[in-house]
Amino acid sequence: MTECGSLLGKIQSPDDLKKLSPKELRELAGETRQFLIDTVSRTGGHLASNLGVVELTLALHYSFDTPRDRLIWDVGHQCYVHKIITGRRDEMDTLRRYGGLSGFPKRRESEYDAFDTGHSSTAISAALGMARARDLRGERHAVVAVVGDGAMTGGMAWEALNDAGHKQDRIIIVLNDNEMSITRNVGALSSYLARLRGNLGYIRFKKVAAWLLDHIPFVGVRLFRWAERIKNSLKYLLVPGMYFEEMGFTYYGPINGHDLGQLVPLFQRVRHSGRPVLIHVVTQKGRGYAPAQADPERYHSTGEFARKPTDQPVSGGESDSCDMRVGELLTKLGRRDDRICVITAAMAQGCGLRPFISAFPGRSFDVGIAEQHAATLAAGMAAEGFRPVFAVYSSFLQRAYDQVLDDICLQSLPVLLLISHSGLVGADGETHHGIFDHAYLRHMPGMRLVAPSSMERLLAVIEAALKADGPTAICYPRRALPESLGEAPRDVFEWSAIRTRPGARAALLAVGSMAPSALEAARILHEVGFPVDVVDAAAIKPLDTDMLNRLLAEKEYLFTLEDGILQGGFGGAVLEYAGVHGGGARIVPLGYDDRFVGHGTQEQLREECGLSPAGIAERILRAVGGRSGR
Ligand SMILES: Cc1ncc(C[n+]2csc(CCOP(=O)(O)OP(=O)(O)O)c2C)c(N)n1
Repeated sequence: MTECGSLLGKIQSPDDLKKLSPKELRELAGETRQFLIDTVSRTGGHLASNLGVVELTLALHYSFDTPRDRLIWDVGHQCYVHKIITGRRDEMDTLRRYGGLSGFPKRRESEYDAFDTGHSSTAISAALGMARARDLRGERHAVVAVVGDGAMTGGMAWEALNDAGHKQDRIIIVLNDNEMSITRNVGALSSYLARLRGNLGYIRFKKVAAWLLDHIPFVGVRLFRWAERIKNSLKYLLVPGMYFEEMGFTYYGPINGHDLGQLVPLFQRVRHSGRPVLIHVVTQKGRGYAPAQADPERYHSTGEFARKPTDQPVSGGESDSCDMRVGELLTKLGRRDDRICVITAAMAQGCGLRPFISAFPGRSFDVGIAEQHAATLAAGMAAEGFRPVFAVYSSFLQRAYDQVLDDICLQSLPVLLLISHSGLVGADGETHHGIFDHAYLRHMPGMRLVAPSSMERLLAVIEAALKADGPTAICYPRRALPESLGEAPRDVFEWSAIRTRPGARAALLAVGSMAPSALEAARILHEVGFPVDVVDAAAIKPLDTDMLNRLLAEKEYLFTLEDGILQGGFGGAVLEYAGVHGGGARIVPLGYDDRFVGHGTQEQLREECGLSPAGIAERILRAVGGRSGR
């Protein structure tokens, strides 16, 4: 178990915080930071964001009456300090591990976790829902949403602000401004916040000036109107947070988010505010750990690392990941075709886009955490003859369903969706697994949907898709794919048999990253006397019906295997086809069955879901009634 300091050792719940003097609270912040660094160096996780919110989290729990007052963390990756002081300190070594604490807030884990988060920009909506529920019940507690400046680039946050400001709901928003999303934050709002942060002395001057303007006496109607006009236009310049004020919020800030002496009195003051309040808190990502302070992007999400400032963290990503190879290819293709543009929703590094962005900054667009906007932006560019590529993690594209359907597919626009982190991701768990993409894309008319099984095929499909008409979505995993898996088909959108065995009564149709597991399962089955053929069924839509018809006629069993949810997935497509077109084979789909999958290593999770190679072999044998043919 990670050692903790003497003050932290006494904190079993936020009530214990309230017994501390201001000096002790400051000391506790130091101990918590050390504990955090020690823990994350062993478990991996979102270190930099958590180091930035140590004082903020202590001040919130000190000033509010949690869990009665609701505290909602946007994205939720910055909830480690919150977990440490809400009774989970001794379990922190299990963070993000199989069966251990989640790296995100989970209602089932603690009553202090008011709302499950994981995807960005949801906290204000959730807080508003809770505030309205409170008011309907006639209760009085506070509801607080902590939202990063990165998360504020997501449209949903503004939908909620718009609603709350108009209805004047009693909620408190803490805008945690560290100038960073995963990379440096982007957009006009980010520039606005920078201006607000600007110079504290200047802001004090502005407050005085604003007060004076509010008290300009008027002499006669004309002068009054003139003063009003001047006052209003000057107010925009002079009143800090005017933008938020105009939206109906009382704005406080900017506040030094590491100064408990500023945070605590302000939180205590606004706790009973009858209006919507926005507190703009300025923090430093990675604070207190020199390597993370110097390179917060690298320590946004890290693997385990040795606790020496000179040591580099083990990166969360793989050294030869699909993303890296995809980025290299896009850069090469971008040189040949200047219609190729790349769009990212704040995931440039994760999606391997850095080389393209460096080579073609004018054709690269980071739109912030705005997947919906990114999809329609791509549609607009495609409508004008460009070849936009939107590279995005599978689970984050979920929120752009309508934009992909109505803006891209409906107009048959040649947008290429490069869908990274498809399938299980591992330690980030439920909210981050990309197991729904086959299901949410397959039924879109005109969408070509492919999940290649090897690097060679992935790169070939991307190249082909950039020449094809209409939209294409290509799914690939977080990890590397095998370099090559046998001879590639002539047409990249066709299936190919990657292993055939004489006398095989069954075929295993594997999609994308499941091909190696299929091959291993086939080896196990061969050893027990039940040979199966393995087919690389990369094309999920359209299906390779020539091969499927042959297989349906020739085999007794077809097993489909995907790193995705069964309902609406590839197996469902094969079943639907066979249901209409017939064929003798019995079809058994293998994938995740109508459930959310938790966190752990990919291997542990596959094992749990019966999708390890041995599990696949066992399920196949069970389906054929243990008949091995021997
Ligand atoms: C919809 C969605 N897209 C992308 C992400 C990936 N993501 C996780 S944290 C993060 C940056 C968040 O920045 P901010 O809200 O400022 O928090 P900070 O880490 O700076 O504290 C991003 C882009 C996500 N969680 N959800």
